[in-house]
Amino acid sequence: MLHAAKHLMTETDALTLGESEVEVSFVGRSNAGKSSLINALCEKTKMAHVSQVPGKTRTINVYEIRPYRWIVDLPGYGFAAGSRSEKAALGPMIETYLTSREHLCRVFVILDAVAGPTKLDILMINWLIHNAYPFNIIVNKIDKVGPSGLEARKKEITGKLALQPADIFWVSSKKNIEIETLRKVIAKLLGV
Ligand SMILES: Nc1nc2c(ncn2[C@@H]2O[C@H](COP(=O)(O)OP(=O)(O)OP(=O)(O)O)[C@@H](O)[C@H]2O)c(=O)[nH]1
Ligand SMILES: [Mg+2]
Repeated sequence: MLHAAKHLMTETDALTLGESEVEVSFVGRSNAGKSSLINALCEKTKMAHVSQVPGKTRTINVYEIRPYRWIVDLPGYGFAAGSRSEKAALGPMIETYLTSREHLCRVFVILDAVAGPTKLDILMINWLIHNAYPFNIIVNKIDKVGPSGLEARKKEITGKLALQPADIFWVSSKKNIEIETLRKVIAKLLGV
């Protein structure tokens, strides 16, 4: 399904990406685990670069599952050492990407199970709603919460987002929890 993924390109300007037939992208706070999740979904260990330190992905990275069918890893927000207005705009790179992709069929917003949703996550989600983007929320790192704390954490997160637990994917890229469910959803979206 997604294991045929390979790195296709790294860009800083979304306007140079060229056309895809269909693509999905991963956005979220720096360190939420976007790149780790892409690796887990594609059954790779080192395809997307991962770091203990926030701000690892500073570029737009395109992974091709089949020709013109892409998973796009974006830089995390909430870390950029730039100006306040740059942070408030969620970073020009991300914004240009989101507003320029004709065949972007789903945006996955990755939240950190312990830290999220942060103010910037909520800003991002509201922006997607306001601009009528199709999106899903993925809460990653649920292994950090542990089975006993998970129900409470689910309530807290869904409450803050005004959603139901079933509206959200609760996953761990590290422990491979619910990765297969998500893999199927993405494979279907990409038609692979
Ligand atoms: N415990 C746990 N740690 C995780 C999980 N997923 C990722 N991590 C760790 O979180 C850290 C950040 O992961 P990345 O995949 O680089 O995060 P990112 O969202 O791509 O970060 P940026 O590129 O800075 O935006 C790394 O140390 C990962 O090993 C998970 O499911 N559970
Ligand atoms: Mg990354």
